[in-house]
Amino acid sequence: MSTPAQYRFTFGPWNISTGADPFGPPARKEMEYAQKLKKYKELGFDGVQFHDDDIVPADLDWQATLKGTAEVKKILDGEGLFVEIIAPRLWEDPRTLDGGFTSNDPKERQYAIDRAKRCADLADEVGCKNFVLWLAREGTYIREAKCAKTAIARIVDAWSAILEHNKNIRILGEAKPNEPTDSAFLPTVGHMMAIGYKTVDPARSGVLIESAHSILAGIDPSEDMAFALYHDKLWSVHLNDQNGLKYDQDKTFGSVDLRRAFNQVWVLEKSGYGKNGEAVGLDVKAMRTTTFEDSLQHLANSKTLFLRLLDIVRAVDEKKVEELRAAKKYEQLEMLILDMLMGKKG
Ligand code: XUL
Ligand code: MN
Repeated sequence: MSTPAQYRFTFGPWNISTGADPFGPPARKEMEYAQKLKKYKELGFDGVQFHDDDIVPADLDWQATLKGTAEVKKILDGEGLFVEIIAPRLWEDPRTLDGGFTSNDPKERQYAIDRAKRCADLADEVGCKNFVLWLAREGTYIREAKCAKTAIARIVDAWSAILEHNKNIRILGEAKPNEPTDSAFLPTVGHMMAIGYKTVDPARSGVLIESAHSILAGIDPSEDMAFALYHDKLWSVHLNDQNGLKYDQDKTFGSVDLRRAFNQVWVLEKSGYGKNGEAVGLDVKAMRTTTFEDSLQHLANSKTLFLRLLDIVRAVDEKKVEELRAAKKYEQLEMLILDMLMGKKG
């Protein structure tokens, strides 16, 4: 299946995993890092998404960081891959147990800001301008643990400090309502965008939308996407799927609800997403039962499903849709879409 030039596809190396979960150890062996990077082009992907420590460990001094980063950049250049996003992994270090920017300990807040600034500088080294902030632990397990109003101000200050530190990057907030915290301070795309407008540089503040995170917030991902697209703030996506309100599943795009996936492809395509260099990012996990040999299948399947849905979007008779909308004939419109999704011709 050929890929239209407008769409470039990316994923992060963490999308190739051992299948370990909170209840059990790895279910398959770890793929070597260099081997993971070699798989991208084979699978038909164009770029890589990184956390800071996907490139080099976060505690290296700057000289060693530059050396390690140059080695990774050389592999990427050799493979013909670009770096789409980079994100500071602010949720694994012992100093971020209580959150980073919103920890109740000022030393820990400073650690988070310093690490985020370092990550922005890493972005320069790998030629990437999209800095993603998934605010993993910026929330609470019990609401009384932190003053939420103070916490919001701290997030805005940290976001601004990163933008002021590095003028080359732009920040994409990735909202998620819960997990790992019980309750996140910025649970939805709307919250994230409102915060972007309060920072020191709203023009460099936008969002990355993950399908599963919108679904966890009870919002159809295509609605969130339309909202961000209206504001010209949709700078990346993490397409995947989610079966109801439970833990974050990161299922293959379109595997749970094809119509919901269709609507995401529709809104992206109709808005010209990708024409300004935005990429179609995935954030998907293989099932725990998957073998090592099959552990890339979920990536290939997600891309295939996107392209098949794109074919359907492009085949929809727009004139007919507009006629049905004008006449408010929504029963007929629904059947037209379902017929197309079920492959009915003519
Ligand atoms: C967590 C999540 C992260 C971010 C990147 O749910 O989606 O992988 O996408 O930090
Ligand atoms: Mn994600």
